[in-house]
Amino acid sequence: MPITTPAVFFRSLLISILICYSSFSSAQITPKIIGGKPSNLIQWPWMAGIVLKGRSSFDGIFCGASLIAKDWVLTAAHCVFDEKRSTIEIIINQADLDNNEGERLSVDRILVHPLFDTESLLNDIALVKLRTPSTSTPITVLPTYSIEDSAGQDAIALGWGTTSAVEPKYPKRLHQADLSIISNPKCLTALVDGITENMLCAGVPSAKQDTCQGDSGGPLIVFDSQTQSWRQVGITSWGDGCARKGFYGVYTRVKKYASFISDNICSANEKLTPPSLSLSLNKELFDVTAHWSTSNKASGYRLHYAPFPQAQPIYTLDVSEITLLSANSRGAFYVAMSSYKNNCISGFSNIEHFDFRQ
Ligand code: 4AZ
Repeated sequence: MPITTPAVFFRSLLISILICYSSFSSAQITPKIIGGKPSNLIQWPWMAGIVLKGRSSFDGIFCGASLIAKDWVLTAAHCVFDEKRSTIEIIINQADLDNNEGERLSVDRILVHPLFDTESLLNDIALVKLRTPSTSTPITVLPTYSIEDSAGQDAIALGWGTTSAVEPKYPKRLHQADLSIISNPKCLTALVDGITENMLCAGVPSAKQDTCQGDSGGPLIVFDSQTQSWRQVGITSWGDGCARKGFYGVYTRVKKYASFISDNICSANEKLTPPSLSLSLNKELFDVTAHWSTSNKASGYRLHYAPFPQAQPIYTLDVSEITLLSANSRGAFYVAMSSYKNNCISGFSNIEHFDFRQ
């Protein structure tokens, strides 16, 4: 029987990662949506919207989206599964829908997740390829170790959706809602059913702020103090009404789709080669040290581990740019690494394992 559970083993591991960094002060956020407020658009250059071709931005907008590469935007599958590339256009960095600042670009391809389900809204994620690259700055979707997408984390949802839960009232300016990420068990007790690990919930206890009709497809973002950058952790997906006390908004958990995104948006020369991993074991002290080779292009690494010999479930941890990690364990685990840069990730390195069970 393994004595060390994955949680215990990697608690010591996390501590060793965390001491590698000094902390930064958290961002000053002055940021609607329901109960939100108009947003400063200059701050969100990657904010995008899906509009019907031939209509003004204000009349034609029906979903949010986000620029995740020069020529790709991310949105909800339920926004575009019924659309053709010739019927929609993408607006980017356009704070005020009345004003033609920012860009309006044509669509080359709509790629809906192959396992999207219109009933359960499972895998509510789609990629839209632009016909010409955007000049704006994309957002990164991979969370770093210091934020991930865990309960309690402050998050902001952005959108041009209705600002009233009782009547459709659409704003001209982008709005933002200041929310918190809610744990899935807590969300489940509120929403009864339908939440999976591939979804995340966000809201505020007062329910005064929430996303609503028209916000779908838009990003839920968190501020990463380590890199001083915003990261997209969710895609506005669904909810039981809007701003109802005791209920929460449901978002696609973007990090679960890192490979779907990378495999589709990254060109052959943006794809990273997997790192090469070696483990050194000290059986007397139950110490395991993992060391992996650097790849010039990588900006960081992800550690993947799973109980040995079952190999399920697989846990993933961002370890940022370090290339050496030690842990103390009396368990047995498989370990593998992957490398990443921006929104492109490599496949797994060689898979190693150790067995310190007695
Ligand atoms: C919608 O219909 C919608 N309160 C989006 C988000 C939420 C509810 C509905 C969450 O686009």
